Amino acid sequence: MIPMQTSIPILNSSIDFEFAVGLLHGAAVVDEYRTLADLEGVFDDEDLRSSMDPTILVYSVSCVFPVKNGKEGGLFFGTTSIRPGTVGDEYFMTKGHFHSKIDTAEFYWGIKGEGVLLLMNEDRTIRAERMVPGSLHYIPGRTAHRTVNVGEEPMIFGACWPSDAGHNYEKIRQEGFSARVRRGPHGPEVVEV
Ligand code: M6P
Ligand code: ZN
Repeated sequence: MIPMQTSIPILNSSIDFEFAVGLLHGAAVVDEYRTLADLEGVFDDEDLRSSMDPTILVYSVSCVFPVKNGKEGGLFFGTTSIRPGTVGDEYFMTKGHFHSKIDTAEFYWGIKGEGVLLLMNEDRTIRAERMVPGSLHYIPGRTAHRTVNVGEEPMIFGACWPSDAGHNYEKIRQEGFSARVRRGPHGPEVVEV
């Protein structure tokens, strides 16, 4: 099959996006990697996380920033791949964040694998949406978002967010999410805490 590919000319260099697999290629693509060492305090069992191999890759993010970070009116675009795995019975997941400019929204969409998107309001009310290839998720402003891989293969999703949104990790670092996603006897469970 011929892969569907789109070329986005930006920053005087071109970016190729392979829709089907979520891969971004090009000189302007910025890749970031989060290993277990980068995720202190994220999982419920911090003692277990800190005893595990710190080099284990939990997720990677490939991004395109066509305008300067913080500029109003632009859009950023990225794909995230969360590896399969758990810390105890808690599935690998992203750190999760509110936006610094708290009213800004974001779109996520599922590309590969099986995931759960946790969405938490400022009053800590939580809801979960199932992420599968082709699922589309609107994250309203004032809503923290975290993605969890509940499958046995990498879970890949796309994201598009305003260039002035910013990431507020601090509130989540201090207060966490009000639910965790765990491997239960009959499959993934969203457990309120
Ligand atoms: C998505 C977007 C990015 C985010 C990434 C990983 O691709 O929301 O802005 O950085 O997921 O999530 P986090 O930053 O919470 O680790
Ligand atoms: Zn976001």
